[in-house]
Amino acid sequence: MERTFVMVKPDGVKRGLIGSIVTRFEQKGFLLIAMKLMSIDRTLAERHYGEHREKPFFGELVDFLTSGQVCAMVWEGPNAIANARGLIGSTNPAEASPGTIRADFALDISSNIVHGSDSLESAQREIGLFFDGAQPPGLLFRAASDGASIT
Ligand code: IDP
Repeated sequence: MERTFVMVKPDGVKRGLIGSIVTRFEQKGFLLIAMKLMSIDRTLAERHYGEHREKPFFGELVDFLTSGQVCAMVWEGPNAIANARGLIGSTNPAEASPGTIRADFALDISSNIVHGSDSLESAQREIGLFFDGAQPPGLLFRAASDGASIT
């Protein structure tokens, strides 16, 4: 059993796609562990996408991520990281397979609706960044049957 970090980006929130995206994860069989609607400041956006710091699109990416609210989530399931990436589809919506979230809801690589962790290390790091154990208003926790914390 694995947990992964998924985030509806500002374009997805503005377009009212949180429900559609949550539905796909639920229909696939994932268990929703935590969820919160929040704004991201530049420091958090830069830390989240730190691996892209040297890329030419980094500034634009941080501008985009801080341009509106996001919906941060933790989902659990077998091979959750790879399975979530499968539901989300390729980075460039133009290359994503039909039936994936990015293929069905997005047109442009810089506004591709949703993020999903790409490795176990990233998932643990990102869950820690966005859900640090504090419980700010709006944070929903599913009671863990094993008493485990979400990180
Ligand atoms: P991923 O989101 O599919 O894991 P990454 O390569 O980690 O893809 O890129 C992170 C995000 O950066 C992408 O989701 C996309 O929004 C943005 N991005 C990636 N490549 C480009 C690009 O060439 N131009 C503009 N934005 C990009």
